[in-house]
Amino acid sequence: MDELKKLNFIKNGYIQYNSLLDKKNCEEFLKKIYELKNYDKTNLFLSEKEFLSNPSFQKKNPGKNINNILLHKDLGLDFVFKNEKINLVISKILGDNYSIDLSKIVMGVPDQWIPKWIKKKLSSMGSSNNLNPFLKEKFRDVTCYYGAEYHQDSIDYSGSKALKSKTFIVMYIYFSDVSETDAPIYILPTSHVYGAQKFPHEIDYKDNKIFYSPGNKRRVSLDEVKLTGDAGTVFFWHSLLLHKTTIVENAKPRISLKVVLEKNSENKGLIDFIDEKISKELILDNPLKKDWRNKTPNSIS
Ligand SMILES: O=C(O)CCC(=O)C(=O)O
Ligand SMILES: [Fe+2]
Repeated sequence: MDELKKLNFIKNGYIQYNSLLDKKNCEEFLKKIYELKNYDKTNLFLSEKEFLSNPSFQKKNPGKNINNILLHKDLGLDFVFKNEKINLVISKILGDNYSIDLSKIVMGVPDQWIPKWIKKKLSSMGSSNNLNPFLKEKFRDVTCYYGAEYHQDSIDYSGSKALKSKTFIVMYIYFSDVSETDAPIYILPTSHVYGAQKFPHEIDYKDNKIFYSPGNKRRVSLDEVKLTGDAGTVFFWHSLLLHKTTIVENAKPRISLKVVLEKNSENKGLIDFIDEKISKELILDNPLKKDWRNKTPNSIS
């Protein structure tokens, strides 16, 4: 990583490596996933009746050692986890000693696959865009989204779930080409410097500009960047960087890998330079606003 890239990473809270991975490896990986799961419009969801017979929103997402498609031994992800370039970047960011808290597959589900009753249910619930409670059990080993509102990934780590390191880095990899209509991730560069803030975030759009009011105190104008990219593009972002997605307009799901990486050693890494610039809290005991505590079970994870 050259000096300029380092400085931009520290300033913006994210870094992008275009086509870092081989496209063929990505295609092969996706093929294996489809062989295992055969995702399609007709087989993914519970019927409304099935859902209503036992509506439940807890523990529907992949965990580290449970209910996680990556626990299948032969998926061949060495091209990611043993990739020298990737490991070098991670050790620059986190120092030599780091660990993976969670790695999981994330799937943006095409708009046209989602039954009307689920869309209705989601909009009545406020801001949850996590589809897992509505999936047949065998498909809950990946996290399925119908868009995701602006959030900080630290939302999944609070109270007893907080990591020792307080902040962490997410590595996010596109396995297929992600164009405007595949629900690219949107980010607000530099938004992490305002620290951990409660969800949902005060964000509004005016005259083609985007404004963020952290803690409802000040109002700052930020840029919004759409992260389109080819298969094999790798992103790293800080746990406090605000990001969201929209819905997949194309006919195919957008399948990505999300890895939560935690720093373990005292050695200084780039994450320390980022953290030093954050004057507010790095983690909250409860990341949800009062009115939302009941409304958003499992909002993101
Ligand atoms: O892939 C997406 O659409 C959203 C992913 C995300 O923000 C997350 O998993 O935290
Ligand atoms: Fe996220």
